[in-house]
Amino acid sequence: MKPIDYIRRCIELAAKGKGRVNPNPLVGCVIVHNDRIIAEGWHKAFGQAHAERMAIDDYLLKGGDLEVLKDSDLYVSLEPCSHFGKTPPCADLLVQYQFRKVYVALLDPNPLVSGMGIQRLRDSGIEVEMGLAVAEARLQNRFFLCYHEKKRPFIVLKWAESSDGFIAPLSRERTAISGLESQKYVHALRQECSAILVGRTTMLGDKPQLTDRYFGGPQPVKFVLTSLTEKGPIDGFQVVQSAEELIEKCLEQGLNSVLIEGGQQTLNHFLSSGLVDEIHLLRSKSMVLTSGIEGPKFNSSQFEKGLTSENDSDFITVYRRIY
Ligand code: AOF
Ligand code: ZN
Repeated sequence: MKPIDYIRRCIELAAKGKGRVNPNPLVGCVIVHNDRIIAEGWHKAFGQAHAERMAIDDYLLKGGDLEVLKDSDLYVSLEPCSHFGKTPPCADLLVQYQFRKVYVALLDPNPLVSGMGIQRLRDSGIEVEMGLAVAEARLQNRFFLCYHEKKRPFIVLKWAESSDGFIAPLSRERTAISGLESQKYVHALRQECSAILVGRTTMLGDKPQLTDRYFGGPQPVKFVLTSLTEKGPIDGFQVVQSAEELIEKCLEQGLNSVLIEGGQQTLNHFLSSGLVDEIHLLRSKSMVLTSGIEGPKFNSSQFEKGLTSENDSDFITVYRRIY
């Protein structure tokens, strides 16, 4: 296998931490000796051991010989950290075990690390190669990167439309538009995001639980957007009056991603704020409403079409903001 293939394996491992590591990044690591993976690890949950530690522990638990590590390369999807956080610096660990060479996908934008991890490895004589599979690694860690690079949470919009483009009947009555498989898809999104927001009308009308009921892990923090001057919280929802206030609160609370679930006014408020990073549009294959509240319109030249998929009842399209 080539170095990029080992980094891709790191990215695959990192994905196992989805929904459990926020606000930390998703990180995976493999140790390679004589062109063979001899150990693997990933960051499993916030506050727990980092990917590099997990891979080394995997090797040690299997009774691995320490001398072999000196002749091994370590691959990791994010720069090894250089700070004492909840765990000691990973860079020191790699120096301690004297790896031959370290391959890294991305620099860590966290100001506590940001280049210092790589520097520490190089200072101790370990060769470092950077920048493998960068696009894939950046996509996987888009929440974490956005938070540190743009100093705001990553904003995801999601809505479901009938086959004729309505998100609700005119009565605004709660109506199931998408099918069961799509519900699972939405729960996975909820699990991945640190926070979730709905408009006041949706909160009072639909009484949505906004929880992930399929995948487990920490539940998202809940926000409601309202134009009224209510002092929160209402029913466990923190109150915000604008996109800007939401961002402020997310920064205060270390929330790196928000899923905006509707209704129409709320979705439009975010679309016109220019802060939307990603849209997940679920469109029913057969459900017809004939009239109702129209799905939001967005400027498609600002977005590129990403993944498209379908299940029994719906088409799902992901649009990503072009910067
Ligand atoms: C790594 N490997 O697997 C991860 C890293 O509070 P802590 O100690 O968990 O530190 C969190 C920070 O460490 C996080 O913001 C990011 O900069 C880095 N995460 N680094 O070497 C890992 N998860
Ligand atoms: Zn670390």
